[in-house]
Amino acid sequence: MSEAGGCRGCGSLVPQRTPWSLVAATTALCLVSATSVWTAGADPMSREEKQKLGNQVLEMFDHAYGNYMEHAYPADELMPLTCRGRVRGQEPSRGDVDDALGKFSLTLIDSLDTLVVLNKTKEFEDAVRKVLRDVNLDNDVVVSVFETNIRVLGGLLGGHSLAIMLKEKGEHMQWYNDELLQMAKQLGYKLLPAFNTTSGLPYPRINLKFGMRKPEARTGTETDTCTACAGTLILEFAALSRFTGATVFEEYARKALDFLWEKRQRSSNLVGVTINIHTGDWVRKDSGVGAGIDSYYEYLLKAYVLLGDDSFLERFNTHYDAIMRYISQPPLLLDVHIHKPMLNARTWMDALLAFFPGLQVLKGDIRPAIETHEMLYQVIKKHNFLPEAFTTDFRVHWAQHPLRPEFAESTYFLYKATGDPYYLEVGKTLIENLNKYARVPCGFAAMKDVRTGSHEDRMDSFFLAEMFKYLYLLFADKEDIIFDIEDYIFTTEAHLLPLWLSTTNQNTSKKNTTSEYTELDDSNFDWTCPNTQILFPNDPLYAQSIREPLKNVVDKSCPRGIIRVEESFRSGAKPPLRARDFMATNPEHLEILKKMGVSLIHLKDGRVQLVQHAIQAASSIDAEDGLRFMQEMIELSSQQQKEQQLPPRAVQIVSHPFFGRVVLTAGPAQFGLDLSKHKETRGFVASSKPYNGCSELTNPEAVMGKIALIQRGQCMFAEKARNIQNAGAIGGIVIDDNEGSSSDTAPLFQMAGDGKDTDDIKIPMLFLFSKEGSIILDAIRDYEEVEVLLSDKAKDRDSEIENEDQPSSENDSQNQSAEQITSSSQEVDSVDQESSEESSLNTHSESLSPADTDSAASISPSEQTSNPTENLGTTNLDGECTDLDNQLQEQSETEEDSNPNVSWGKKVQPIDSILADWNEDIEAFEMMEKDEL
Ligand code: DMJ
Repeated sequence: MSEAGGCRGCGSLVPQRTPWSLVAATTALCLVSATSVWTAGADPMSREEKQKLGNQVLEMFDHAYGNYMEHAYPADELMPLTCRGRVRGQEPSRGDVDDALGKFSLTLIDSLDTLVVLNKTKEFEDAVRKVLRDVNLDNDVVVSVFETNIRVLGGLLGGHSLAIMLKEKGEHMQWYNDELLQMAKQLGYKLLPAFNTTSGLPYPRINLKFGMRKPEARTGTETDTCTACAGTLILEFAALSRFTGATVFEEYARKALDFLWEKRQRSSNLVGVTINIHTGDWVRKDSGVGAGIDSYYEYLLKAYVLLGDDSFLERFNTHYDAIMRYISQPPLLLDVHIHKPMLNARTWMDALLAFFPGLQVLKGDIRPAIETHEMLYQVIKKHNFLPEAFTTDFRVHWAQHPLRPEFAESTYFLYKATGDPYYLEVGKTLIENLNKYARVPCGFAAMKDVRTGSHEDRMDSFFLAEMFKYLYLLFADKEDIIFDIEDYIFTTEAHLLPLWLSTTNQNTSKKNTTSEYTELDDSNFDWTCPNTQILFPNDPLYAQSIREPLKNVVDKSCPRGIIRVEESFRSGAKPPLRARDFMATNPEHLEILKKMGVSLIHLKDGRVQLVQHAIQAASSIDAEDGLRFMQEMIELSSQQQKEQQLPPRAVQIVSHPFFGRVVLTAGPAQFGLDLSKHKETRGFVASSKPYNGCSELTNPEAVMGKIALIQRGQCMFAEKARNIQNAGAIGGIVIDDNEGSSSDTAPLFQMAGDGKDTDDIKIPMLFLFSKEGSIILDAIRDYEEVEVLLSDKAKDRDSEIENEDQPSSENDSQNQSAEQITSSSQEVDSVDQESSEESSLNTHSESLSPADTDSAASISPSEQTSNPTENLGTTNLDGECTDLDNQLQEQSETEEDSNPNVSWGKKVQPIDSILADWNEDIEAFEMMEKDEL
């Protein structure tokens, strides 16, 4: 990519190549204009008020840092309740949490650059001297590679970056001679043995003194690591390489990133939470933007900013598309399965995902950032802090809060991007809550339970590294900071690395990168950057208008449901059965149905119908649960049907000897020429080479001006379309590679795009199952020249049924055969992965048949958890609690009226296979529910 093309319309703040130099941010450019254009909305905060709040942040920092230095230093952390230091091995083990503690004065190192941001230069100078004098990086301690990298290596590098900046200014740090950098290099070499795996993914832990191999090391037997653990190294490692000229660090970090990219799930472009460092197999296949994955995405985008390597942006954009397609359900961000991304993996969110709106600002996608941030803010207003995990209906799932900074981080970035003083008010609330609920005489204590306000004897180092930095910067004007923050990028621990590194010691670039990006489609690139002139054209109320509909999203969630579920948790009873969890083969579920007055009727045609008679429920509470269950089921079914009722298309063979009598039912595509809006496409057919159409055709002369036949499989449908279009084809027919498949026995689906812009595809594309496709292939063999018509004139099922009753006309034998090969199924599902292995996910089965009086729904297992309304339970985003009885009744009736096709699904996948498939999903879901972050 050319530098000029990198960012359209962004201008440039920093002399280097990238628009993303706006980052420290990202938004630097945008916010300059945003803050100056602000004219309306919430009352702008006065300079005095901002200064007051800034001073308050300084006082709070002094309280936290002062108490750490007084009562804990040189220990790693302060124990703010008992006013002493936490020393590894001397306190009861807290499991993985302790892996961050390496007897290296963690909090001091993590605080270094915060001191400079907060204009405490003298304290910084003292702190650096203490680090050089006291810190030992050679302790016999097993530490987390990830934590040591982001907190200690990042802390040393951030300290070094600002030390040289200060030295250059000529007033402070004149004695400094790169000593922090030398320590960072020493630590870097200590971490390198962790990368000694065939995959290049680092072991999760290393012994600072004994490395990996020595018997004393007490590590090196792990097989798995988290994606963020392996994918959050590049900023620090590349900075270390570029500062020192030792290329090895950047090379190792790049190799790990390359491997993760290679291992992404190819059809969803998502990554799982944990991966086997030896085999590269995904161990946990759930995928979100929070715990376990978060900073992997962050580092892809920021690596592009810092290093100017386009491949990182391309990877980020590919993942981002997938996140927005599957995980983002604004304002929620919900984990899904990487192989079945339409299937939610859990019904709760973790607090770490609160960084994501900030990253979205960096990417320039402001609207969802505002939405998610607003939802999170409402959760905070309800519980004072963001609980470690909370459900989709905003109940507390895990009640701790270790003073995490992610929400403050996103607030800062959103303020920078929008200039909306609302975000200053948000910051003010954060300050108030910290002082009111977390402040203790010896510092600030983590919350053990946000509901009760109880404390934990813990103050994590990231509280000083990040929280105070973002809060201070939120209220600071340019002149309040002694250097230009826009010249730096924030690491995930908010350490500052200078953007000039992008042009220094670049010799490691791309050494280990795969060649694959070059094969990817350029249209996936999003080279634009946040620009408030475009984002808020003449409308300073933009951010407010996005927040407005979400104003009461948390408060107005239905309390009845919440209380009910919480009560059942408290009493040890099981929570009510949710529609998405229901399995028709699970006897326990059938028992619950019975209690709720719901009966399961197996219809003759294989469909399953659910009917509820409230009067038959065991109690009024069970009846209400039954109604809720039915409502959820109806929502699921109705959503699914909406997606599925798409008209089929037709491929008609018009040449000799068929003369239009063979009409094959075909699936449409979500891209290319829409045959319902345009005239049919007519042409001779030709097989493409390669037959899968996944690369440039080697026989363009054969398909030029013709309709190309391509086999399903190996790559995305859209990619095939592009390849045949480039070879000059005027249309394409994808033929299923599943031998024996037919639209008689399988529901049709529409071919979805590849998550990128598919406007470039102009030709019509249709899908034929194998049996129908082989009719065309046989015809080519027998008659060579075969001409077909692609149209939307699929045989109408009703007329077909009518025809079945008609006696055959005299010369109708060929018509009859055409009838036989014309599918009667009118249900068209959507398949976005080309791989046929995935098709079962999208297979539509029993359709809704709400025939009974009380309420009825059918079960339709595939993709059912993808519906956000389902995840919100009885909450809707307008904040209204649903009137279950009325709504259910209404929905039940509308369903019947508006779905004339509800009983069409006669040609269905056998129930056993559907249930087996569904069962598998549910089992995976249940397993993940049990997992801890
Ligand atoms: C910090 O150590 C880093 O931000 C990390 O990426 C995950 N979150 C913690 C603070 O919550």
